[in-house]
Order: sequence, then structure tokens, then C-alpha cells
Amino acid sequence: MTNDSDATCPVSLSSLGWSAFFEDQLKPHEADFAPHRIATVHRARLTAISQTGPAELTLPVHSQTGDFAVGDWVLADPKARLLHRRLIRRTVLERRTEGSKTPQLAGANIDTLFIVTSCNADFNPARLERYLALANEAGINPVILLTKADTVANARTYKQQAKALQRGLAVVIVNPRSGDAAAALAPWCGVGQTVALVGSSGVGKSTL
Ligand SMILES: Nc1nc2c(ncn2[C@@H]2O[C@H](COP(=O)(O)OP(=O)(O)OP(=O)(O)O)[C@@H](O)[C@H]2O)c(=O)[nH]1
Ligand SMILES: [Mg+2]
Repeated sequence: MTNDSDATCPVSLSSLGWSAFFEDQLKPHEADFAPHRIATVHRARLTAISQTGPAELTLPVHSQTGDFAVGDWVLADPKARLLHRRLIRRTVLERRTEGSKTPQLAGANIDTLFIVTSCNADFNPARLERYLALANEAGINPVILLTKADTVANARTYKQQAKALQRGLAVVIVNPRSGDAAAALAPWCGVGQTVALVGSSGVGKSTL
């Protein structure tokens, strides 16, 4: 069921982030189900990507879309697309929203969290520390991306301040509008790697 070399499959599972961690969770009687990775979570709808491409999944009774996060691996019937079960997450990123008791699922099975901030008034060490704590608690590798370095004379000062937040922390000055950005982030964006971007409005996430 997880034969990545199958020529009839346009997508390889490993390129979607599948690994031994998930493979090891499969039980012998589940051979007829296909792994699907959740791509979008809506109020009443779930979409996923499998070896055969994108698909809309049907939820079993008594389960709701809120139980799933983008990035989750689930098993589903490859024809009816009925969801069978979710596999255990390797990492889970949760957003704590003020006023709500239960944290909201932000993403699952993320390898690297790009914490994006610009070299201007948005740069806030206390907020960066909160993002770092979120990643560290989740077991996700945090990387700080400093954007808009071209708009200030002292970008290196920002970099030094960010570096001081955590031992061994990777801090990368990157201009999302330049062609060099992809090369600068390549170490974290290899095949099968899952990254997420967080940061304030206007720091350059979509441009990246
Ligand atoms: N000069 C300069 N402009 C940048 C840089 N990075 C992003 N921008 C610009 O900043 C603006 C906002 O970038 P977006 O990518 O839309 O920001 P975002 O983080 O997606 O914002 P939200 O979607 O509101 O969360 C765009 O006009 C970008 O072109 C940079 O390094 N230098
Ligand atoms: Mg955006």
C-alpha cells in the first residue's frame, strides 16, 4: 500500500512527508486503506493529498473536522475516501487563543517552524520567545527569518538580538522578494520536509 516506486502514482508518499514513524503504525488488517495527508480543514469539509493526488475526505459518524489538523496523516478508503483513522502525530502545533479553554490545532507533523519577523517595529524579542516556546514544546525545529533587512542599516544588530534568544538558534536574513530566498531556506526545505510559517501581518510570509 505504501509502495513509493509505483509508476501509476503521481505523488510519492515520502515526498509528502511519510516516514517510518507513520509506516510503523499500520496494522496488518489496514492494508486496504491508503495514507492521506490532510491539506485543508474547513468547518464541514476535509481535503487531503494521497499517492493518487488531491481528494476530499468523508468523515465517519461521531467525528468532526475540528479533530484534525493540516498536516495530519490519516488512513482512508482509496475509493470511497471515507476516513478510517488518524495516525499518531509526530509533532503538533497548537495555538492558544485568548478566552478559549482548549488550544486550537494549528498544524501537525511539522519539521521546521519559520518564525518570520521584519527588521523594524515588528521585531519584538518577547513575542519571538513565545513563538520559540511554542516550537520547542511541540518538538519542532525553530528558525527565525528576518525580512526587510534592505530597509534598515543595522540588520546585523537584529540578527544578534535574535541569536541571543536561544543557544544554537538558526537566524537567517532573507529578502522574500529576491530570487536568493529559496536557496537561503533550502537546508530546511528538502523533499519530504514540512515547514510552517508564523509571524505578524506584513512581514513577508506570503511573499516567501
Ligand atoms: N523591501 C522589502 N519588502 C518586503 C520584504 N519582505 C516582504 N516585503 C513586502 O512586504 C509586504 C507584505 O508582505 P506579505 O508577504 O504580504 O506579508 P504577510 O506576512 O503574508 O502578511 P499577512 O498575509 O497579512 O499575514 C509585501 O509588499 C512584500 O513585497 C523585504 O525583505 N524587503
Ligand atoms: Mg500573507
